[in-house]
Amino acid sequence: MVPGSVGAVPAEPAVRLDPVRLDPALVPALVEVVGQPNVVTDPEVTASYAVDWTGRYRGTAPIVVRPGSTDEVAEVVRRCRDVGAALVPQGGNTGMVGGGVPLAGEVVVSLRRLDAVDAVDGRAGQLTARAGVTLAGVQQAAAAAGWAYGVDLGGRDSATIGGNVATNAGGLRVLRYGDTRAQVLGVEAVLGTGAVVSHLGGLIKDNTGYPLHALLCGSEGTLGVVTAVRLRLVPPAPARVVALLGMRGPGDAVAGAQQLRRTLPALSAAELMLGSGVSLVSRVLGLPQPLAEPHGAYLLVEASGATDPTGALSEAVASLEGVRDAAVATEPAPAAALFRYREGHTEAINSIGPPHKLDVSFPPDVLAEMVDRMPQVVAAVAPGADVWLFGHVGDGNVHVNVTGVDPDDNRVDDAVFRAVAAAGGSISAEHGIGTAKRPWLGLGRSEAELAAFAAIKRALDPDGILNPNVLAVA
Ligand code: FAD
Ligand code: 2HG
Ligand code: ZN
Repeated sequence: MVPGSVGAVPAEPAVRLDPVRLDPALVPALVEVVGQPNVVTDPEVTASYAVDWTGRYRGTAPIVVRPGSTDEVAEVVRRCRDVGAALVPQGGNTGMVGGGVPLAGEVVVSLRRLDAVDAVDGRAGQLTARAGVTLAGVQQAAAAAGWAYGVDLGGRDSATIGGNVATNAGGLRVLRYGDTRAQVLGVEAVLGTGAVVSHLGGLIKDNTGYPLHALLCGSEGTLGVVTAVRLRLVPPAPARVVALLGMRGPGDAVAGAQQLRRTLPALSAAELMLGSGVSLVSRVLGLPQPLAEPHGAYLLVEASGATDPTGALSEAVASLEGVRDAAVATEPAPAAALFRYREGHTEAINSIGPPHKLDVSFPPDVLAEMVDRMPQVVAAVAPGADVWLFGHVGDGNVHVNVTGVDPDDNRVDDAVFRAVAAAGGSISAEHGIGTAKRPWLGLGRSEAELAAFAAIKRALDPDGILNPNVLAVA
């Protein structure tokens, strides 16, 4: 398959899955490993593990197993392999692409019991966290040691660090600190063979062969079950200012973000919202309109550092085109209130019904044009649908959400992904491929790349038991 060569995509579920048949001997085998209370088969309890955060992806979870250590994870994988049972690793279940739920009745391996932060190394500026620690837990542990963690995202209280690594999560501060992969110095994981690979020493310079940690970042549970992570921390940036800019239109917001990346060295976030999205968030979450008048587009900007960046931000914003109004916050509570309009998008959109979430990115030169074009691309195949555009515009990352379309009707996904690929963009900026985007992977990856993916998959998971329906390159 070559980029752009995916065939016609039917208006049907993107992927049809054959239900997994589980060997009756598996439950007692798992009980032997983790104990009775940690093998859950009661459908009322397992139901919440079988549906994703958006409600678009639903499966069944006949068995949820909750190991409490790396050794137990390894033994669970081996027992599953013995009977050919497929498994889905699950952390906080906040993923957006149907990758963490058992759509075909796979065994769910929940990592949430691995919730310890091991000693923080204040001198090195590093910590080791077990996979089930939430992102907020990592941030708090870093702060308690006088450091900060470079990744932040709206799902911080539920998303786990293991899930962040598995999806290579991006979030709000990628333009300052990079994505999750950029924070990870080492990983411990259980491969599909049951073998444990562990490299948690935290050496900053360590060119000893293949960087398995980098490969596992973004592997979406298909190559290994991540059990622990060694993370680099960043110096705290206690002086912070947040500005919400009401812009003439999306083109000015995009151009503004691009200009600020060059003119404001303290820039730590640049987020795009449109007037329709801000109105929806205000209505659903019961917030006032953020500025005196509504605007077609908004640019939410954060600058931070060791010293107060307010002056530098004001100066840089003053030279932007198309700024119609602004609200500025220098204290944590009002700053968080401004961010609420941006972070509230996911929740507000979900209140309408399960959205199609199309997380895409574009090269800088076509970004503004493609933001403008997206509603037309959607309208061409789904005239009655609503399109919600927002995202990490400083990274060229736009979240195209579409509501009013049946969850199983993939024409919108198909039209958007093809337009994105034709513009030189990515069909997955930060959420991953999961099961949702499987049919379109060839839009962005060559035949040779997909063959290399398949070879890696066979090497690390020879029986294909780890998340077989995610990516599915073998
Ligand atoms: P899950 O949803 O449980 O799983 C996600 C994938 O990782 C699945 O394929 C699963 O099999 C695999 N997996 C999970 N744990 C492991 C493990 N230990 N080992 C191997 N594989 C594993 N994402 C962003 O990138 N940027 C954002 O800004 C952002 N904002 C969000 C805001 C909200 C309100 C919500 C609900 C979600 C947001 N997300 C964002 C998506 C989501 O939070 C991330 O994808 C997150 O990294 C998923 O972590 P999780 O623990 O919930 O993983
Ligand atoms: C965000 O940036 C998340 O808020 C979620 O990545 C995006 O809801 C979405 O589509
Ligand atoms: Zn995002």
